[in-house]
Amino acid sequence: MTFDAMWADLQPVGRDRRSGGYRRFAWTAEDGALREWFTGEAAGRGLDVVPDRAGNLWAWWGDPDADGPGLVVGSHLDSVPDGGAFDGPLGVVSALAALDVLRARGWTPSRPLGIAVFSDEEGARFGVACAGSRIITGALDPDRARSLTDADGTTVAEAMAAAGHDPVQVGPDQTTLARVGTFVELHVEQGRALVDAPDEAAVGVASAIWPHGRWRLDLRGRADHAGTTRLEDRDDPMLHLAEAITAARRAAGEHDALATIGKLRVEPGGVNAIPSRITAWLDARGPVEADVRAVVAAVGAAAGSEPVEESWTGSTAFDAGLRDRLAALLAAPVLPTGAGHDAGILSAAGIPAAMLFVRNPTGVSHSPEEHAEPADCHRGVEALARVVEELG
Ligand code: HGY
Ligand code: MN
Ligand code: MN
Ligand code: MN
Repeated sequence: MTFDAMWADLQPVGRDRRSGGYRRFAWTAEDGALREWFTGEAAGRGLDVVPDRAGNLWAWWGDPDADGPGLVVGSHLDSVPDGGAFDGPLGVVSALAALDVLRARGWTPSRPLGIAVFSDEEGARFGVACAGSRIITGALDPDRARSLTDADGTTVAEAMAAAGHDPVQVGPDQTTLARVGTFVELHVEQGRALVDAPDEAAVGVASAIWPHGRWRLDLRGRADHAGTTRLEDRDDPMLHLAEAITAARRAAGEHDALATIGKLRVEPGGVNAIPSRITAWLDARGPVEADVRAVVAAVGAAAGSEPVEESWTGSTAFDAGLRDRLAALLAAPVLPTGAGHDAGILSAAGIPAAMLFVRNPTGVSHSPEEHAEPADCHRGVEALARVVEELG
């Protein structure tokens, strides 16, 4: 199984020796090393690697312009801060390994077969998740995409250019999308449905992605001395943040939703200075859009500040025919997910898409604790190979 050798290749890239987690942010040196790795692996298999207008990579076996549209499998290689090893890379390595399995059996595709690596799926550096797939489908405005900034004020345009990708061409890419007849993304499960299920299935099929979004809270106060400012004279934005955090947890429970405030920027950030300004980011999701919106409204009311929507993905149901066909083929359970994926963005853009989930015994993701057993990774490759054989 070529999976193991490729998996070993990737482990050191962007790995934090202390935590064992990964920092593989879009358009950084780590991202460049991963892109180079993928391009080498694809070229080594005789696949033509073509970047699109957003810097997503597409490796083709066959010519989708002449004989397409084709079947595409793949995922992403970037991570969240201190992320796990599997979220993204498992789908890319499994796609390459599935190709190897099929070629070893003498299989050849009846239509072009592509392997895709999407740019900036996590939005960890510039704030918008699935940026690469949103750009080419028109779900993210090109000017907004180029002007997104990271914590240092570097824009996407500057970071892309520094990485050798021309930001001027960023925008919807109908030529690329027309080549994709069907997209299937294999991904580590981000949850415990498979490990807790009695039937011991190592692979599941996705039914839908919950509506979810990201909002920014701008909380203003007045900087002053921590040791000389009377309590009654303070205008401390930390109090608004505290209200927002407790409101998020309370409202999520009331509305059968999930809400997280996991990223803050406190200015000026001195131990002995009352903050002048706090920026907080809210991630809210749930099975029902109205409930998610109610949580966001409750957080804004508690914070005394209108949350600014930075990204929104409506409820995404995967192609039901494809879903049921793959669930039957693999005798796999069908699972909903609260995690966003590029497959969801392509599905929302009208491309028939499906997802396979590989069992995660910890159920944990976006953390170094994320895991999939080697045997289950191999089962995922086999399942993906069967799907490619069925659809390819
Ligand atoms: O946030 C998400 O759901 C995905 O991991 N980008
Ligand atoms: Mn993720
Ligand atoms: Mn992912
Ligand atoms: Mn994803």
